[in-house]
Amino acid sequence: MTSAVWILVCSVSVAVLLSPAAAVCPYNVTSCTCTGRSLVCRNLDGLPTLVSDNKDGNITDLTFISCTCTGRSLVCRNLDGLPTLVSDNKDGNITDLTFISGKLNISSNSLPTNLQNLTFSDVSITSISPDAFNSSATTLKSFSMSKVKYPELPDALLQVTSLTQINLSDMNITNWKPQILQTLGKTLRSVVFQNVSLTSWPEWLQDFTLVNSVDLSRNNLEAISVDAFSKVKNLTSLYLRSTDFYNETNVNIALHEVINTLQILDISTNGFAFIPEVISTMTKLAKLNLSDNLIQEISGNRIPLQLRELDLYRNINLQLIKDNSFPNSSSLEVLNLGATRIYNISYLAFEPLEHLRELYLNFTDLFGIPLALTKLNNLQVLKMEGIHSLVCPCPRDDRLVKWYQSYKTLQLTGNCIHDKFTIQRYLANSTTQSPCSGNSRAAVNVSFYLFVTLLMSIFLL
Ligand SMILES: *[C@@H]1O[C@H](CO)[C@@H](O)[C@H](O)[C@H]1NC(C)=O
Ligand SMILES: *[C@@H]1O[C@H](CO)[C@@H](O)[C@H](O)[C@H]1NC(C)=O
Ligand SMILES: *[C@@H]1O[C@H](CO)[C@@H](O)[C@H](O)[C@H]1NC(C)=O
Ligand SMILES: *[C@@H]1O[C@H](CO)[C@@H](O)[C@H](O)[C@H]1NC(C)=O
Ligand SMILES: *[C@@H]1O[C@H](CO)[C@@H](O)[C@H](O)[C@H]1NC(C)=O
Ligand SMILES: *[C@@H]1O[C@H](CO)[C@@H](O)[C@H](O)[C@H]1NC(C)=O
Ligand SMILES: *[C@@H]1O[C@H](CO)[C@@H](O)[C@H](O)[C@H]1NC(C)=O
Ligand SMILES: *[C@@H]1O[C@H](CO)[C@@H](O)[C@H](O)[C@H]1NC(C)=O
Ligand SMILES: *[C@@H]1O[C@H](CO)[C@@H](O)[C@H](O)[C@H]1NC(C)=O
Ligand SMILES: *[C@@H]1O[C@H](CO)[C@@H](O)[C@H](O)[C@H]1NC(C)=O
Ligand SMILES: *[C@@H]1O[C@H](CO)[C@@H](O)[C@H](O)[C@H]1NC(C)=O
Ligand SMILES: CC(=O)N[C@H]1CO[C@H](CO)[C@@H](O)[C@@H]1O
Repeated sequence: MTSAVWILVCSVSVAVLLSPAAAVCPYNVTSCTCTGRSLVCRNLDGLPTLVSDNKDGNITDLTFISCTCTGRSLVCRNLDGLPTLVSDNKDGNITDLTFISGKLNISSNSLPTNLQNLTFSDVSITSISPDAFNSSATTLKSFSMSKVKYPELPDALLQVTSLTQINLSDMNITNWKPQILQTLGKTLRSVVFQNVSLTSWPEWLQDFTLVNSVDLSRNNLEAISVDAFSKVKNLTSLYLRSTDFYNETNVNIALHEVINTLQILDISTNGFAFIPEVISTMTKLAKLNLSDNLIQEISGNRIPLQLRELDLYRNINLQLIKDNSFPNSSSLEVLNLGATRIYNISYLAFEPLEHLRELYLNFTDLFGIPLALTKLNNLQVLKMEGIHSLVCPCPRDDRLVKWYQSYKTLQLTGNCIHDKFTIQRYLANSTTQSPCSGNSRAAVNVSFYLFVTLLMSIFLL
């Protein structure tokens, strides 16, 4: 089939499928063209009808260019230049503008006026005029760039007077201009600089005195400046995932300034061997993410009483949960111990966790259903999937059976060893369901369980 037919089909489709250009949209973006082996479609809201299966490969490149208005938001994909404005958006009908893919050169007066949120994702930008954001200078609240090839903070941000959120991620920023940072620091509340080629802690951040939330994840920082937050008034969230941190002393000193404000702390995917001591002094901390570290031990005196969520996922040096692992009258509601090497949980370890709703023990090295569970009375979710050493002996321990049966609704998932049957079935009420009743062949007997226990103890001691 020839290109001509594609053109015809495209044109028809455009005519039929074009969303009735919402009165509010200030752009005119329509058309679909074939040039050489490339088919470019604009503003389709469905695929054109297939009139050839393209067996001979005459069309090799297919690109959809589209701008969609929904409510106050305009999303443009694959543009190879800014479309012509048909309205300057004076009444602010479009507040959110997003560009996804494509190639842009942003000159002055090319964007609609009065924007609040501006986002560039996966776009290649040849230039941004220093006046480009003038027409939204007082309205722009949030600015994002992700996977954009642009080596610096745009000068155009110097004209913006009330930006509260900035989100730059997956960019190679080599030029951090002090003048722009100073301007931004006066108004920003939320800062995301993820994977932007920072190679040490950015000293300029201490002048962002109003920030509530800072995310510097995925940069090779290694350490925090000791006075990083000395001027910051109200830091509530700090994300430092995958930043090559390992020095607890450094963290203890630097985070001392925020112990009375911090609510969320994420220091996952780093090299900590112990929970940094400063954490125990944080009076508002509610969520702590320590997953993917090298934590060897949890001790109750490092866990603040009011902490609600603790994530220790994939700390492969963690083997034991002891009686003193959690503080008395702990507020923990969600605890993730998945993918650790935990093989034993002491009987009284969970006694302080009267508020625990969700417990993740999946992919651990437990070799029995821990009796410690019988101390938990408010669970809603218990995950024990993928535990390849989990034996379910017969007869069952009455305490476990009683405990499980006291629950009306508990989402319990996981299987006994060799995936013979589910833990739910093992602990079930009905005598016909439980593999431990009658002459079930599936059950693993007590002597085998004891044998495994013995082996594990010898092996681990
Ligand atoms: C913009 O929105 C205002 C109020 O929401 C409305 O009165 C006006 O007609 C809209 N303008 C256009 C061009 O649709
Ligand atoms: C939008 O573009 C199409 C095709 O290029 C044209 O026919 C139409 O008049 C334009 N509409 C406006 C409002 O400019
Ligand atoms: C702008 O983005 C923020 C978060 O990115 C969102 O909460 C807000 O609703 C957006 N503003 C508008 C007007 O849609
Ligand atoms: C961007 O567009 C402006 C105005 O249209 C032009 O003067 C400038 O040369 C362009 N820059 C690039 C890098 O293409
Ligand atoms: C943009 O704003 C700056 C500062 O107010 C001003 O100096 C400049 O002339 C403006 N540019 C345009 C094109 O309006
Ligand atoms: C920042 O941008 C990234 C990539 O677009 C997105 O996944 C993330 O949710 C954004 N974060 C905030 C706080 O807006
Ligand atoms: C970032 O850009 C600099 C200078 O252009 C270059 O030397 C460096 O390799 C780049 N880094 C990455 C991660 O692309
Ligand atoms: C600190 O910021 C939070 C928002 O993150 C806000 O709810 C709280 O009121 C602020 N506290 C003070 C003392 O300003
Ligand atoms: C850890 O940080 C402290 C305080 O910043 C510093 O004195 C010490 O030398 C650091 N230790 C290592 C091994 O880097
Ligand atoms: C275990 O459960 C947690 C919580 O749902 C989940 O994040 C994690 O991916 C699971 N672990 C594995 C190895 O599937
Ligand atoms: C098990 O049986 C007891 C009484 O026989 C009942 O109260 C309880 O709800 C049952 N539990 C389940 C999980 O069926
Ligand atoms: C239908 C049609 O135009 N087919 C052409 C596809 O491309 C090959 C090679 O370029 C031509 O030989 C066919 O005529």
